[in-house]
Amino acid sequence: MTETSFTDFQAVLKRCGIDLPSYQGNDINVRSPIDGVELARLAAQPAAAMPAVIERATQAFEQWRLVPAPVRGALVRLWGEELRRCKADIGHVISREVGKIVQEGLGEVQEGVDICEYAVGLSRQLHGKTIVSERPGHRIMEQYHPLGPVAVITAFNFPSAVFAWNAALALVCGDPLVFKPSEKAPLSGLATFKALERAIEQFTAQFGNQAPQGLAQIVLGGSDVAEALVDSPQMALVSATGSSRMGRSVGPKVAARFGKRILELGGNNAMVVTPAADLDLAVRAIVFSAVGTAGQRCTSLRRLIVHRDVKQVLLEKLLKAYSSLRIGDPLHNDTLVGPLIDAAAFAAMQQAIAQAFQQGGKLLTGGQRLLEQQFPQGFYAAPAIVDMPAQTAIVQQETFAPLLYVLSYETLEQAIACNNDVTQGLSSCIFSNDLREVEMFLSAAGSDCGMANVNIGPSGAEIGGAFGGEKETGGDRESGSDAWKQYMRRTTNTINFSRELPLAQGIHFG
Ligand code: UN1
Repeated sequence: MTETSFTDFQAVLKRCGIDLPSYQGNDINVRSPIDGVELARLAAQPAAAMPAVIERATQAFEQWRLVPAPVRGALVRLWGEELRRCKADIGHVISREVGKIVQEGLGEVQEGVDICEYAVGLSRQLHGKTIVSERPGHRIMEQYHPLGPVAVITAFNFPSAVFAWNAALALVCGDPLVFKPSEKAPLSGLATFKALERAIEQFTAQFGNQAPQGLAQIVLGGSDVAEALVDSPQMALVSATGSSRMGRSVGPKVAARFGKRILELGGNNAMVVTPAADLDLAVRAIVFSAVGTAGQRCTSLRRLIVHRDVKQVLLEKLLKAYSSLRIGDPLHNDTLVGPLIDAAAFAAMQQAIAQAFQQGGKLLTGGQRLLEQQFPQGFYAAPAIVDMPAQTAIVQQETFAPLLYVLSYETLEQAIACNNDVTQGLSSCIFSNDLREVEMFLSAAGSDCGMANVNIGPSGAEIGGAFGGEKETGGDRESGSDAWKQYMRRTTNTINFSRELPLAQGIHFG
C-alpha cells in the first residue's frame, strides 16, 4: 500500500468513528490480504476482563428489557440510518481488511441496513398466540419476553453483516449484547459497532436515558475471551459463526450450562443441474456462488452435480466464463475475485487440490497462485474446477477457497443422494425448468439442507428468510422469518376468568 492510500485508510477509519490509538497494542496484528500491509496493531482484552463485561451486560438487561419493544426498535432504526450513511466507508474497511471486492463490501453493509429495517418492523410484531382452552372460562396465551445478554462471536468472512443480523434482533428483543469479532477482521467489526454506538447516543438525545450503559459492548481478543462468554451462565444466548470444529467445542459447553445457542457452522453447498436447466443462467449462478468472495462464504458453491447429458456443454460454458474472470485488487471497480484471507487459506486450497488429484480428480482449470510479483504478501488464487469421479473424502470437506468439484449423475434420485451425502447441511440449489424435478428437490425426499433454492445459486441469501443449516452446520437459524424467537423466552399463560377451578384432562381431585 502506498503512503497516501495508508493515510486515506486512516481517514476512513476515523470517519467510521474508530480512534485507532485507543485500541493500539501488540496482540492483534491486522494485515490487509490485498498486499499484506499492516493496517493496525490492536490490544486484546484479557480473559480476566470478561467478568466485568458480562456483569455490565447483566445489569443492562435489567433496564433494557423494560423499555417497550417499539422504543427499542427506534434505536435499531437509528443504527440502520447510521449504517446507510457510512455504507461506503464501512464497505471500504471490509474490502481492505478481508479482501472483498467493492460491490461485496457494500453489499455486506447493505445486509446490515436491511436487517435493521426488518428488526424495526419486528419490534411491533413480537407477538405470541392466543390459544383456546379445553376448560370453560379459561384462555391460554403466550408472550415473548426478553431473554438476557447475548454473545455474538463472528467469523472473518462476514465481519459486519453477521454481527448486524444478531445485534439488530437481540436489541429489539430486549437483549444486551457482547460482540467478539474475528481476530482477522476486528476493524470491520469495530466500524459496524461504532455506528451502533452513535445510534445509542442519538437515541439517548431523542428518548432520554433509556439505553443503559453496557447495552452493547465489543471485546477484541482471542479464543480465551470467546470461551469466557461461552462458559458464562449469564450469557443467555451464544450465537457463534465459524467452522464445525469450533461449533463442536462451543455447542457442548453451552449445553452443559443449559444455555441457548445459535450455531452457524460449515457448509458444503451443492448445485444440481438437470437436462431441463437454463444452462446460461446456471453458469452465471455458478460463477457468482463459486468464485464470489473468493469462495469464502459459508454459502459458497463447492459441489456441482450435473447430469451427464449436459455436463460437457455446461463445462465448456463454465470454463469460458472462468477464463475471463478478473482477479486482482478488490478495490478496483472491475475486479471480480480478490485475494484469499491469508497464506494458510491458500495452502489449504493447494492441499485440497492435491488430495483431489490423489482421489482421481482432474484439474480442469485454476488453482495456481497469481499476482505474486505485484503482491508478494497477497494470496490470489486462480479459481479452480476439479472433475471428480465420485464424491470422495476431500469433496466431503469444506475448503474455504474458490474450489469447485464437478460430479455427474444419471437419475435425480442419485443427484439428491449426492447432495445430501455430506456431513454439512447449509445451502443447496437445483437448476431446472421441470416442475417435477424442482418439487422433488424441495420435497421431504429432497435436499436435506436448511436452504434449498431453485434457479439461483446457494449463496447470497436475503435477510428476510431464516438463515442456517442442518447436521454439522449446527441446526439453528438466524436473520429473518421467526429466527427472532431464539432471542426471547416464551411464557405460556393459562388464565381462569371463571368462578370454578376445573382441572385439565377431566381430572376430579378431592
Ligand atoms: C456467511 O457466509 O457466513 O447468504 C454468511 C449469503 C450471505 C451471508 C453469508 N447473505 O451468502
